[in-house]
Amino acid sequence: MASTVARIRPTAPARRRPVIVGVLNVTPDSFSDGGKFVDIDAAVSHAVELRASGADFIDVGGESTRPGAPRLDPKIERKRVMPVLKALLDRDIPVSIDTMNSSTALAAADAGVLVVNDVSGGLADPEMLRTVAKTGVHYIASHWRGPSEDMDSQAVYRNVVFEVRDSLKARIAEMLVWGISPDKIVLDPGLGFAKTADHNWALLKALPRLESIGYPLLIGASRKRFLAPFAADGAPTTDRDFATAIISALAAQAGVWGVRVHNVESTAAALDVWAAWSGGGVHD
Ligand code: PMM
Repeated sequence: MASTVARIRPTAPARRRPVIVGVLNVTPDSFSDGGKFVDIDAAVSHAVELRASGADFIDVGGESTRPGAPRLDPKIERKRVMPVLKALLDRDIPVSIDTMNSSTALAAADAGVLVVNDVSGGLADPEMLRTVAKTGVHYIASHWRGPSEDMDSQAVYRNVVFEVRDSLKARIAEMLVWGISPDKIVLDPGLGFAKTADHNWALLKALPRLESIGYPLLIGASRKRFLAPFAADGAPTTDRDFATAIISALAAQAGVWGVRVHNVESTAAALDVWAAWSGGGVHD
């Protein structure tokens, strides 16, 4: 007698797995990995590890944006990032440049970098949007209210979701005026940038509303302060990777385009589970 119990076998995932952006901060002072990858060999071998763990590309940053961080001279930023970017490009490792400075974006684009990740969404440097348009690179633009030095005092909203959404829409209008191609734009709500923990959670819950703007979304929750309550008191920021990976899976379910994380291995595992879940099985 034929079994009436459906057999279930795994299938290819029905939905695209979000892009995983691996973080490589070549700074002495970033809040989570500051000082670890200032040496070029250490930076390159970490990037190779991140790729092997499943990162689609590596986001190289030379200026810390941790709360309270002062702005950095773009020349010092370029001194830190350019040798690393070139070494990674020489090894065919896809990279983005995490910068608020048009001069650094231009130098990176000239070296072959195809993605500029600007946490200020073009607000920190009046030349940024023109530079992005001219070079034709992809552009990740975050919601931003001002430099990290005093961003905590800017974390005041009547309705954080509406205000972030409206601000991102205004940034898009400006990007389009400068001639940036709409298919090159990715938006980011800028978790932790002039946002309290409650603001971050409100934005995560409202991801579908931000997606309704009509552009791909990237989120950068990795190891941020609002995840501290999910680790032991005083634990190192690496202990926030578990919460980060769960957020990656939930963000995938909410339809984001990408997640920016320090620990690629745990996020890739979480996204594999999400992919199996979202693909379901075939009943026969
Ligand atoms: N956060 C940081 C740096 N760059 N880029 C994007 N697009 N989104 C973010 O949330 C973001 C970013 C700060 O974190 P880090 O110092 O650990 O890199």
